[in-house]
Amino acid sequence: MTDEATLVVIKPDAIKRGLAGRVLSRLEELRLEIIGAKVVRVGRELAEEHYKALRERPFFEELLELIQGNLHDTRYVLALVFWGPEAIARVRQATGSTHPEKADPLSLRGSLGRMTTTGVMENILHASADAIDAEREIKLWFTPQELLHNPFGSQHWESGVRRTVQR
Ligand code: IDP
Ligand code: MG
Repeated sequence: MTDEATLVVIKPDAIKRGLAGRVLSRLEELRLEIIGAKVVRVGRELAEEHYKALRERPFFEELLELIQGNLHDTRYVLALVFWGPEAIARVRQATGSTHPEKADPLSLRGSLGRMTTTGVMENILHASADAIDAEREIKLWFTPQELLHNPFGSQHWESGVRRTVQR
């Protein structure tokens, strides 16, 4: 099995509801290593860059507001990099599919996520979908210095967060 790195972002809806610890406990059961972790105040530019593939979707504006914490009055997220065998697929499986009501009931989204009565999708966390996304996203959210080891060999990069987040 190949060792991989994957990005997890515990979203403002989970922070607000006090679910970050439960998310971490479930992910710890996968026996992956945490090679990076930090609190991030997400600005609009980071939000747009992170979700740029969804620019044309009707929910894009709401999604930008959600990840910035503007819908939950909780303007920070926890960003983590997990490392280990088949990390990307295993974290995705534990996460469950996008819509909380369609997700496997035992997954994080299926058990902890919800659609609010006002129609906001609270799906708890982001998890990288595949190797291309994982590399792009980790390089956007973290610098090599912030990780215990560099998952991408000797390559160096400048984190997008430093450029885009208003601290
Ligand atoms: P994923 O997070 O399961 O990979 P994507 O399709 O990449 O799902 O969408 C990214 C995020 O956009 C979702 O996690 C969710 O927060 C939001 N999103 C996706 N589809 C909808 C929708 O139909 N309505 C509202 N928000 C959505
Ligand atoms: Mg996705």
